[in-house]
Amino acid sequence: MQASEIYVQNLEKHLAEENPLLVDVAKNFQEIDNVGHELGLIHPDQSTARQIPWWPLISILGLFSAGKSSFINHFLGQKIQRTGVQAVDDKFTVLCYSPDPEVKTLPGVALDVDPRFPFYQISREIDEEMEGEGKRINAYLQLKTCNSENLKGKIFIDSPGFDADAQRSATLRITKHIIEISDLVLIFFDARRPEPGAMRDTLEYLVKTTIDRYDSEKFIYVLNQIDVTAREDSLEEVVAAWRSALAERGLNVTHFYTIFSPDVELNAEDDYIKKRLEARRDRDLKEIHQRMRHVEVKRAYRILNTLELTTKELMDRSIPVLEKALRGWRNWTLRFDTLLFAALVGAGAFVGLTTGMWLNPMIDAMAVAALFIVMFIFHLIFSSIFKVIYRRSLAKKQRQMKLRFNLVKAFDKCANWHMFATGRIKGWNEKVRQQLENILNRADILIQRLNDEMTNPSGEVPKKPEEVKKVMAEVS
Ligand SMILES: Nc1nc2c(ncn2[C@@H]2O[C@H](COP(=O)(O)OP(=O)(O)OP(=O)(O)O)[C@@H](O)[C@H]2O)c(=O)[nH]1
Ligand SMILES: [Mg+2]
Repeated sequence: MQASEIYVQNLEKHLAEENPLLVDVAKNFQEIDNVGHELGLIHPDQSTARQIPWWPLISILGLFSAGKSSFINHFLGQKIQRTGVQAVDDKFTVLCYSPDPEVKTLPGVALDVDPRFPFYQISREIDEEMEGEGKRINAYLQLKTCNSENLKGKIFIDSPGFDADAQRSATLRITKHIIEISDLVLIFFDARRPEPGAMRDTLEYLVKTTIDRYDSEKFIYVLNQIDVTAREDSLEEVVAAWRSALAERGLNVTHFYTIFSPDVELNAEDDYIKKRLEARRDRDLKEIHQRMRHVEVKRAYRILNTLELTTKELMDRSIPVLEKALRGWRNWTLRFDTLLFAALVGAGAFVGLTTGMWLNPMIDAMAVAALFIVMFIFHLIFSSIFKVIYRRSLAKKQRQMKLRFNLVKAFDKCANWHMFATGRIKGWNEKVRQQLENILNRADILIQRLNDEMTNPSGEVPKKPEEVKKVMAEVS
């Protein structure tokens, strides 16, 4: 069994426990893999399913000591992450569910080598950013298991506060990666520091990466520790200060969630202020938790979207470009073969007729045999020359079009006698095209139905995951 098949099987096993509905979606990726493997567009060990994070991923980013870890601990109902006044976390912690009550901590390398986790081969990305730093993966990442019910079917990422400049580039690279793959990103600010000066360049970077994104609704901006505004009743000013500081950097935050840790005792002389802050905290905390729970629906949406994009990339972009190159190679080789054949036959006939040798059957037979041998050798030469030319242009096209499928490898595999004789790629026919079309139709219907379920004219809370599951089960 190929490595890619083992991967999808493991994935299906994992999904069967976590969200059975997605098992069918994983099967669609396997169908794409089969086509890709057959054509040489995907390495036999690779799978398109590997390129996407399958878990609903929630990440918590923000300033140091903003209360990120305290927030996670509260949500999980366990003191799993250390907290403290000084910068506590110096690495990213991936938290995932385990039925084992004992918390296990594994080093970053465990995440780097396991394709089931969202940091698979992240050391390579770190190396790209800072050469040699990928080896120090354990300094950047760790994995913790926790048996909180609230963590079931999700992965949380707690991050180090944005102030430690020492490992800046690698940290930023990981942050960017996390933002890309997360379904929900909570960005924490700290109400104790209303001064925009607290926003160092690293946070500025974070803000910049969240501007003008197609998926901007996945960001939640949280102003934490609002209990400290109680004494001076300065919540509105603090919110306004943050809003304008962020707006100065081009980020318009229309809504700040304002919370403080339920584990903190609020000291306010004025009972009215206390009640107001608590009510606000409870309302916002409830909404944040609700969005965290609904992230599962978002994940289904994201995966279906990727399924559609991957199928389209294969069918509408990669295969047509490959087909065109193969036809070009075949046609030019054929043209040169024909020209040479005509020239050799013409020359042979001329010599035979002018010398009268054509009357000798022995010489005729030898001439025909020589013709075929010369033709064969020159055919191989022409074919190789045009292969080199079309390989190069394919490699360039692949870069220009940013295609993830390996067109050059596919060209090497498909530029064979079958293609030359029939003008068709072996393994690509109407039946296979229809198979991909079916995947596209299935993904399309599911996405539309999900859209209907999730788009709510009132802009209120999306439907419950169970309802969406029902719809998806109906369609698949
Ligand atoms: N007053 C108040 N203190 C809080 C609140 N949330 C957390 N804290 C305290 O703030 C300090 C920092 O909290 P952490 O949860 O460690 O903050 P963090 O964002 O994880 O910090 P780093 O990991 O260092 O980036 C701790 O002493 C917490 O007890 C809050 O809502 N109000
Ligand atoms: Mg922390």
